[in-house]
Amino acid sequence: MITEEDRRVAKLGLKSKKPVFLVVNKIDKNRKGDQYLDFQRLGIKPIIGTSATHREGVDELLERLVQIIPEASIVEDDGRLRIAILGRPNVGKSYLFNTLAKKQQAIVADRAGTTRDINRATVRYNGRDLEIMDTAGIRRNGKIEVGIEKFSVIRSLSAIEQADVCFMLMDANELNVQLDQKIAGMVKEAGKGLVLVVSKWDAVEGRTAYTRDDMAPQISQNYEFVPWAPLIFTSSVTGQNVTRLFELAETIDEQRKKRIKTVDLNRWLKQVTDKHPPAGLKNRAPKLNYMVQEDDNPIPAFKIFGSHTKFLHWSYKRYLERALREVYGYEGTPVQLWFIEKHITHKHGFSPTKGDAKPPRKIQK
Ligand SMILES: Nc1nc2c(ncn2[C@@H]2O[C@H](COP(=O)(O)OP(=O)(O)OP(=O)(O)O)[C@@H](O)[C@H]2O)c(=O)[nH]1
Ligand SMILES: [Mg+2]
Repeated sequence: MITEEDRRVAKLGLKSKKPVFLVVNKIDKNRKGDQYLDFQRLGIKPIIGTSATHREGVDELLERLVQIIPEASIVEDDGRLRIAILGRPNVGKSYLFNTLAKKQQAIVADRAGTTRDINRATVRYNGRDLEIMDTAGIRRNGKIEVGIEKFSVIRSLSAIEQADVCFMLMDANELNVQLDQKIAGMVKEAGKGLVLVVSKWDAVEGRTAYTRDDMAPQISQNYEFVPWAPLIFTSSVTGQNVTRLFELAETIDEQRKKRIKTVDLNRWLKQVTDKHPPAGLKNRAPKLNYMVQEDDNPIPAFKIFGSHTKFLHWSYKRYLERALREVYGYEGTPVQLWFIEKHITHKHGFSPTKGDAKPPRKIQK
C-alpha cells in the first residue's frame, strides 16, 4: 500500500535530479504481481522488488547500482602543487589570491560572498608550477541559503578535494569562530596539508598593542586537533609573509612525499614500544610487531601489524603519532596509522589523526 509518506519521499527523490530506484521490500510477504502495479503510480522507474530477509532481489539491485555509478576519474599528475585558499566570507581570500597571483583575476569586494566559483591561477615559484584556487566563502551552518551559498560550500569542498595543501584564512579582527575550526577539520578529514593563516594582520598590529606572541597561543588552543599545522600571520595590504606562504606550501608538499625506509620504521617502532609498551587487558596485551609505509598514498600512511590491536587505547595511538612526528616531522600534513591484526587481513580502528596529539605548534616568524 502506498502511504502519504511514500508519496512525499518519492517526490523528493524525483525532484533531486539524481537517479532514483524504487525498491519494494518485503516481497516475500506479498503476492508479487499486483503490488508492483500499485507502486507504478509513484512514477519511479525502475522498480525492484526485494526481500532483505530472504536476500531476494538484492543482487539485482546491486547490479543496477553498479551500472550507473560513474567510473572513477583519475586526476592526472601534472607535477603541479595545488593550493586552495579557504575561509569564511570576507576573510580576505580573494585579496590574498590576487597578491599571490599578481594579477587582477578575482573580484575583491567589501560585500560578503562575492566570489561564486573557484578562481584559478597558475604561478611559477622556485621552478615549479603552483596552482592557486580561490574559493567562495563557507557559510556558518544554519545560514547556508539554498542555491548559490549551498553551491559555494560544495565548491569549497571540491577545492579541498583538488588541493594538496590548503590555506585556512582567519580574519585577525574576528577570531575563534567555530566555523574556522570546522573548515580546518574538513581539511584534516580529507587528509590534505594545512596552514593556519591569520589574515589582515596589518589591521590589528597597527591599531592595538596586541602582538603576535600574545595571539598565537590563543589561536593554537583552538586548533589543538591539528597541532601539526603551522600558524602564520599575514597581510595582503603590506605583503607581510605572503611569499612565505609559497615556501610553506612547498615544504608541506615535500613532507607529504617523504618515504621512510622499512628498516628505519621498524627500528623506530621497537624503540617506542620498548619505551612504552601498550597497555591491555589481562592476557590481551596488544603487541605491535611490524611497520611499513604505504607506497601509493598521497597522505603519509603507515600500516602497523600486530596482535590484539583492537585493544589499543586511543591515547596510545596518539603517543605513537606524536613520537613519529618527533623523529620524522611531517609538519603541516595529517598522517594515518593503520593497525592490522596479523592473522586476519582486515583493517580496523582509525587513524590516530582523529585523536589529538599535542606537540608545540610551529609559529612562523
Ligand atoms: N586591512 C586589510 N584588509 C584586507 C586584507 N585582505 C583583505 N582585506 C579586505 O577585506 C575585505 C574582503 O576581502 P576579500 O578578499 O574580498 O574577501 P574574500 O574572503 O575573498 O570574501 P568572499 O569571496 O566574499 O568570501 C576587502 O574589503 C579587503 O580590502 C588585509 O590584508 N588587510
Ligand atoms: Mg572572494
